[in-house]
Amino acid sequence: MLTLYIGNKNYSSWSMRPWLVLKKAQLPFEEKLIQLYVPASKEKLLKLSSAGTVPVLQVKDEVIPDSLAIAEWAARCVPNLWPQNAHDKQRARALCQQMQEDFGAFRNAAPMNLRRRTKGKLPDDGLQAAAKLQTTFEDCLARHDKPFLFGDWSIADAFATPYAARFNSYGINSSLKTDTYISELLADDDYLEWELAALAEPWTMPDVDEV
Ligand SMILES: N[C@@H](CCC(=O)N[C@@H](CS)C(=O)NCC(=O)O)C(=O)O
Repeated sequence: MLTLYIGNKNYSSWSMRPWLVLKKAQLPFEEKLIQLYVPASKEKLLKLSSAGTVPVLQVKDEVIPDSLAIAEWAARCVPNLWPQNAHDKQRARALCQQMQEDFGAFRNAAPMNLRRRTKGKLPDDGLQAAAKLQTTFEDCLARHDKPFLFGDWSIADAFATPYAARFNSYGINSSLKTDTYISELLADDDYLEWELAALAEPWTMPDVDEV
């Protein structure tokens, strides 16, 4: 039995990634939501794992924190979550790591907020990081004629989905190729199931809602 601990669906971009991966892997799991950034949340998170963050996957007695570690675990159970070609697999892994560590200025300037629709100008460093990410997407997409970063859907696309939602929420201009890719990610049935639940959440975060 698998339990995936996640944060608020409207705001928790890290939680969305492994949730999408487990859905695509068709691994049945129970989801438990911990409301983030309220007085009791840190204590609950630290009880789950020393990382003190979500997502966390519980597999029997073992807990796996970190979105990429959970995705790697799923890929060991189910084939085809990484590209089949060894070179592409290596590139996809590196890109996921980059999407975790890089583009911080974009994440800070445009926190994931699925309810949000605005065209207010982002700070320059946020826009530069968004442009760099767009170039990275285009470089992947230019290598084939299929809809996803490495052709067929892979973990890299799960990692890209919260960024796609940011482009959408903050009305960031993007090229036709990136736009088509973003539309593909945001029309995905699993993403739409997550989004529907996010839109129904009662919680707000004024700091993020007014950025
Ligand atoms: N690198 C981690 C980041 C996890 C993370 O920062 N999660 C946020 C939610 S999106 C969190 O739990 N924040 C709560 C806190 O830091 O108290 C991952 O990829 O899972």
